[in-house]
Amino acid sequence: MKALLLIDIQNGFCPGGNLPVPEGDQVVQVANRLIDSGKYDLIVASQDWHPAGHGSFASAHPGKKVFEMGTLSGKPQMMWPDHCVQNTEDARFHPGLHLDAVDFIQQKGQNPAVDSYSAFRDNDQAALTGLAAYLRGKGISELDLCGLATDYCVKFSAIDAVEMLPGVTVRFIEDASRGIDPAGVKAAIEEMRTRGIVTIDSRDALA
Ligand code: VGL
Ligand code: ZN
Repeated sequence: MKALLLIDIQNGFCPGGNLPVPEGDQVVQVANRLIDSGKYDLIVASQDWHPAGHGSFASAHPGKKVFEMGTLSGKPQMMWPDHCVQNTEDARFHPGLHLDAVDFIQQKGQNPAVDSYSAFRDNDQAALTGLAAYLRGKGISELDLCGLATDYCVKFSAIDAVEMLPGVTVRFIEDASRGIDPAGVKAAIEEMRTRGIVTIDSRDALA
């Protein structure tokens, strides 16, 4: 049983969005090829889904600027621009993404007091989203993941997948992903590698 996990391919992370990832929209056509390939038994998409005024937003911290570090519930927290607010255009999936073929959507980031990069659990690892139980219930043995952003939500989701889905082979599809910071992307790929996550190309996934 093979699953594809598409991370946060939303308007907010594409050019024109509130937290644009360089070339973020370019993952859409690659993701669609994967979706349409027939290679996957199950396709899941995660959706960053913040309430207005979420604690990861710089705007919720008087005097803080975007992209500097602050604190949230006593822990270091990157101060993000307001992004992916529930029921806004910014939070919608990229309109070109073949959503009809997606079996399950996992929303995350609803708790204003903690950020949630991973599709599996909040950053403090206290609250689970339920995605690990869902995938376990489906009996998956292989999980390929890709999307936005490599150095944040993709990386943390991949690491949690390895930890929370023992026995499942986890692969990161590089050309179906983009990151916020080039150095961060390099470090993320290296960190994933040390955790047993193999980096592949969509060509390998489609082969
Ligand atoms: C993300 C920062 C804040 C992501 C989400 O999808 O990588 N990054 N929220
Ligand atoms: Zn977010």
